[in-house]
Amino acid sequence: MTLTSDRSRDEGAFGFVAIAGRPNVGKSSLVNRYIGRKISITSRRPQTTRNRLLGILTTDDAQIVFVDTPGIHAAGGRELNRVINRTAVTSLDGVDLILMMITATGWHRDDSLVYEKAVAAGAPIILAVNKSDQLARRDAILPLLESVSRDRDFLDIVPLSVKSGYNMEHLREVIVSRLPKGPPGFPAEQVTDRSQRFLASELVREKLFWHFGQELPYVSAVEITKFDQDESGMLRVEAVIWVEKAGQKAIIIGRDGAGLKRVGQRAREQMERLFQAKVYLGLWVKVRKGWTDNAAMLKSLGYGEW
Ligand SMILES: Nc1nc2c(ncn2[C@@H]2O[C@H](COP(=O)(O)OP(=O)(O)O)[C@@H](O)[C@H]2O)c(=O)[nH]1
Ligand SMILES: [Mg+2]
Repeated sequence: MTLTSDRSRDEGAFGFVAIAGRPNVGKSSLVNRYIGRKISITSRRPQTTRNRLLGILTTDDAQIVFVDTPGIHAAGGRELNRVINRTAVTSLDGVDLILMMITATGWHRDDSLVYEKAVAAGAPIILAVNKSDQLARRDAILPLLESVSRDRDFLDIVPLSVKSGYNMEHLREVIVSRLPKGPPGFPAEQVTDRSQRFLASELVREKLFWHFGQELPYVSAVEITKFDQDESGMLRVEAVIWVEKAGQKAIIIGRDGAGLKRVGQRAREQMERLFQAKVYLGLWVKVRKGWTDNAAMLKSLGYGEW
C-alpha cells in the first residue's frame, strides 16, 4: 500500500466537542468566533447562556460540532438555576471530546468543579486558557500552564484569546487531530441545531443583559409568540418578555417606553444581520410572579429541554 493511495482514502474528522467551563470564561464567544456569526449570545455577566446549543464548524478537513453549554457553577436557589446547571452537566455526556475553558487570570474554585464533572463524563479533555490578551506579557501565562497540569489529566493545553484570535486556528487543529475520522453528520451550510425562532428570542434576551442592571436579566425570559415571513421576505416577529414583578416591567419599558424601544431596536438590527432579511419586531412585557421557580413555566419556555 502506498502513501498516496492511503491519503486518497483519507476521511475527514467528525465529532462532538462539549465546551465546559464556569460562567463567563468565553464559551459562547468561542463558538461565535469559529462559526463567524452570533448564534450564541454573550455578555459580561455570568449565566447568559441557559440552553445547550450546537455550533457546527465545517472545513475541508473536518466537521466539528461544538456543544455550547451554560456555565457550571455551585448552584442553589431557584429552580431556574438548578435546571441550567443540570443542562450544563448533562451536555457533557456522550461527546467525543471536552474542551474545558479557564481564563489566564488563574484557576478558580469553580474550575475544580467543572474539571470534576468533565472527568466524570468520561471523554478526553483539552484545556484552553482564554483571555490571554489580558496579560501584559504572553509568557506570563507559563506558570499557570505548568501548575494546572499538575495532578490533572489534559490531552493538550492551549493558551488562547477568542477576542484577538490568538491560537484559534491552532486550537482547531488540535481538536481535529483528536477527533475520530468519519463523514460529516450535518450539511456543510448548517451552522446550528437551533431554530430561527429560538435565535430571535435569544437576541432579545441578550439585549436585556446589555441594557439592564444586575438583577433584571436573571428574572426575565423571552417567548416568541409570532414568527412569520411575508411574501416580500419581511420577517414579522412578536415576543413577550416575562418578568416576575410589576416594578421590573416598569424598568424594562422605561420612561415613555424608551427602554423597550432601545432593546427592540438593537435586537431587530441583529436579527436582520443574522437572518439576512428585513425584520419587524413587536415586544411586550408581561408579569408572571415566580416564573423562575415554576417548573411547568420553565418547561413551557424551553428550559431544560434539548
Ligand atoms: N478580554 C477578553 N474577553 C473575552 C474573551 N473571550 C470572551 N470575552 C468576554 O468575556 C465575557 C463572557 O463571554 P461569554 O462568551 O458570554 O462567556 P460564557 O459565559 O463562558 O459563554 C464577554 O464579555 C466576552 O466579550 C477574550 O479572549 N478576551
Ligand atoms: Mg455562554
